[in-house]
Amino acid sequence: MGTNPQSIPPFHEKNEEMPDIGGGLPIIQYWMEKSLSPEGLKIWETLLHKSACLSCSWGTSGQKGGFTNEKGEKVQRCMKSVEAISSELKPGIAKSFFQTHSVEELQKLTSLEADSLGRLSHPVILRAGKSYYEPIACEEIYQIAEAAFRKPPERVASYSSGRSSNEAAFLLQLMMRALGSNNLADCSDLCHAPSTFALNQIFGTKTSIVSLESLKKADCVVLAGANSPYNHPRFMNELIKIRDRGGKIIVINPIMEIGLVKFGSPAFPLTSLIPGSEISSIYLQPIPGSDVALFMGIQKSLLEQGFAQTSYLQAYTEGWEAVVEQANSTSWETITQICGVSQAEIETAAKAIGTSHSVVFAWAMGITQHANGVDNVTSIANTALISGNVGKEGAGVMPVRGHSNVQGFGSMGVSVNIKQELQAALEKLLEKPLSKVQGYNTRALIEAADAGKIDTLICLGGNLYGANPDSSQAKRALNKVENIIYLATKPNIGHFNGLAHQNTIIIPVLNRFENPYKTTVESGNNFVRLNDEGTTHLTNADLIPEIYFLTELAHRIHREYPVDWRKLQHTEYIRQLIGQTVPGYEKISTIDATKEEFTIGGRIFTEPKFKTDSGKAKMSVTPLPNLSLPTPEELGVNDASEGLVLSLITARSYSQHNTVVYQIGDKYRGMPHRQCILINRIDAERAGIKEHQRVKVRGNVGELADIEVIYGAVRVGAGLMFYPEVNAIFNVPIEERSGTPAYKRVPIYIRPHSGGQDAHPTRD
Ligand SMILES: Nc1nc2c(c(=O)[nH]1)N[C@H]1C(S)=C(S)[C@@H](COP(=O)(O)OP(=O)(O)OC[C@H]3O[C@@H](n4cnc5c(=O)[nH]c(N)nc54)[C@H](O)[C@@H]3O)O[C@H]1N2
Ligand SMILES: Nc1nc2c(c(=O)[nH]1)N[C@H]1C(S)=C(S)[C@@H](COP(=O)(O)OP(=O)(O)OC[C@H]3O[C@@H](n4cnc5c(=O)[nH]c(N)nc54)[C@H](O)[C@@H]3O)O[C@H]1N2
Ligand code: SF4
Ligand SMILES: [Mo]
Repeated sequence: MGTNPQSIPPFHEKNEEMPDIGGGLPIIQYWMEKSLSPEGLKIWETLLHKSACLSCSWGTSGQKGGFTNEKGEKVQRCMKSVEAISSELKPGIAKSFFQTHSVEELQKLTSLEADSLGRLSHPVILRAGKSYYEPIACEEIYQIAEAAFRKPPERVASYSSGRSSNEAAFLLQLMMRALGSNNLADCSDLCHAPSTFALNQIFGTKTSIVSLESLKKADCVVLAGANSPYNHPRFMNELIKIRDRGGKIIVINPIMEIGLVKFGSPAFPLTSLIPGSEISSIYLQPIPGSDVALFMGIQKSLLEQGFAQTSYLQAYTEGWEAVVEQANSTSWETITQICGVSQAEIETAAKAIGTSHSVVFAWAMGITQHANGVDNVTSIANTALISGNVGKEGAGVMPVRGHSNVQGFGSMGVSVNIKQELQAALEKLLEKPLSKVQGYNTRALIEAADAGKIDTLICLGGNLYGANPDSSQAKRALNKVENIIYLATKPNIGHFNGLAHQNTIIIPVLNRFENPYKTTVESGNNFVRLNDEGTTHLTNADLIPEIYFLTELAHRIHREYPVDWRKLQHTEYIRQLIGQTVPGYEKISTIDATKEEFTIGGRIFTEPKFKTDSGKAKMSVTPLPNLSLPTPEELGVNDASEGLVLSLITARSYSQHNTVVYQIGDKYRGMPHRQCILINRIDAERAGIKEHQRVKVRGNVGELADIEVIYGAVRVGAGLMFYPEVNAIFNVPIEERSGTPAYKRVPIYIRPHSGGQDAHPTRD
């Protein structure tokens, strides 16, 4: 294995296409265009409908209309929200479409093209040996599904994404657990599972311990590995307010994301929108995957500068001595060499934390999607504890979550790691112990399918194929599953590439603002929202509400065990079951009458008393990461005379929601289309590559050609490309305790088109 090159500044060089601020007038322009478009009126009707925003986990009120937050403040909806809504308002796909377009043709569609087909409007099936999806009647779907679910429970699995409701999630897991299957894979396995694992171990809770109200009292936020201007835009307003109050924002990110430097927010039209508001007070750019070392450096400096809260550690934590000892005894040389950030910069950040009154530590995928994601989160929590910033107003640890209801799925028990209290409640309901067989998380599910161990798969939303690394493996694995049932609102590349061996069924469903019943969702800030009934614009369509499908299927499999499933078509009964079984969710039992949206009990900690056996936070040491990269030969390159190995961050562009692409360009990074790689000029020059030159990018299982090089404010040694396209070329290690893939540190070899010969041909 080669060693990681010591990086050299500058990392802040902008390319010419990048604007000077994130956000700003393009957002207003987008709003104007959408408002004036033919679907403008419907977009506004939807924005005003009493349902929570579809897009991210920050969330908006259901009952008070979409323009209020949990504090009752009037807020704006960001353009991401409009992007998601307008995609759902597309016309339905004509019934004849799938009969005139073969699967082979559909497999050639890009993610943007697949989404642009419109809304799924009729159930279709692809039968073994056939080349076309064909219409299928409901009754046949139930017959195939019922037979498929009668397989041995360990050969039946589900995958879900976090857009559906709590009610659908609860039904899904109850149906699966009643069968005796724990195979409840979920997109959170690819996302915040390391946060869930680490927070549970340290604090005995699995979610953010900071409420929006508490965040508003912070005078410092440490924001690590999160590109919030793209993915949680309204969080930016809170950051702006903190800066306006004289507070500090410390950003930790190998890429200088322009919106984290300066962001023009429409929420402050006079002061922010055009000039932009300063966001980062301090911007640290570590080597990707090195956050443990960086946070250990901050801990060390807190100790050296006398900011460590020893009496707090003694009173409220366990295991702190070893953590302090590790920080003290690890040399500055080791720390700075691993993370590539200087001692002086780390000391400045530590001083900012140490001199602040209340610090919130927030993070997202740049922290979790690493082979040591759990250690990353643990090192953040350790830093928060050493500085005495957990269990008081305005402070704490805050994973910034993904999908708008991904956290609700976890609360409802859609997880391979179920909470003890919930397990006990479910066992009481089912009148039997839950199966002891460990369920498959998302990566384990793909491996199990690839090994021929899965017969039946139901996917409640999402894009299992597109979200996984190594697209060829995902395709091959899914093709070994006998029957796959997709419930989805929109078509995606997974529906055309993730095909089963016997039958692949796509069931079009209604989305959150169209359901004929009420539903609830949970935000990343632990707030439960109630969504009203709605209607759909799709006429002449044959859509099946998620709850109707799940209750009917469960009824056919289980009859009346352990509940009268058909009665649960009235979702208030599901809410009553949730209220009786899910810890902290008691208030949901009466929400239909009270309409009172609520913060989940026992989640927000404003006192340093935690939910561990001892009531103390359980700190533990975090091993330093080994960040060596493979040699070109190990990546299958024979002649490495031109080109170089980089560590690739695979992430979202400005205009995409996970595997769904809305627009091809990413203007804030100056990347005009999706076949681009963002790298530092210094790296490009080392490899003899000019800006805008086309290169080949090789991962360990494939290669993409014709990739345009864009110079950007990326750390030397690192690069950035967009998923899901890039998932074709790599397989990466998973974080062992959580199963999350190391999507943010993908070894690649990049070379000009002419350069180098391959040791062996790649699969692509
Ligand atoms: N509009 C929109 N909103 C979304 C989504 C979407 O796709 N579109 N997706 C939703 C979902 S499911 C999720 S999980 C979230 C994702 O939200 P984010 O986590 O913000 O999304 P990513 O695009 O993965 O960006 C990760 C950031 O981490 C940085 N990073 C990479 N490696 C490292 C590292 O080693 N250390 C540090 N400190 N930083 C690093 C990257 O440079 C990048 O800025 O957003 C949710 N909201
Ligand atoms: N390389 C790389 N890979 C990654 C990541 C990365 O950063 N890099 N990030 C990972 C992360 S954090 C995540 S969360 C996953 C995302 O993985 P998924 O959640 O599996 O994927 P999405 O693209 O969000 O799924 C979108 C589809 O959901 C369906 N859908 C939308 N709304 C509804 C609804 O109301 N009901 C139903 N039934 N279906 C609906 C639509 O059909 C839409 O096409 O990807 C992961 N993969
Ligand atoms: S920040 Fe998230 S929840 Fe709020 S409007 Fe934007 S996408 Fe919706
Ligand atoms: Mo996610």
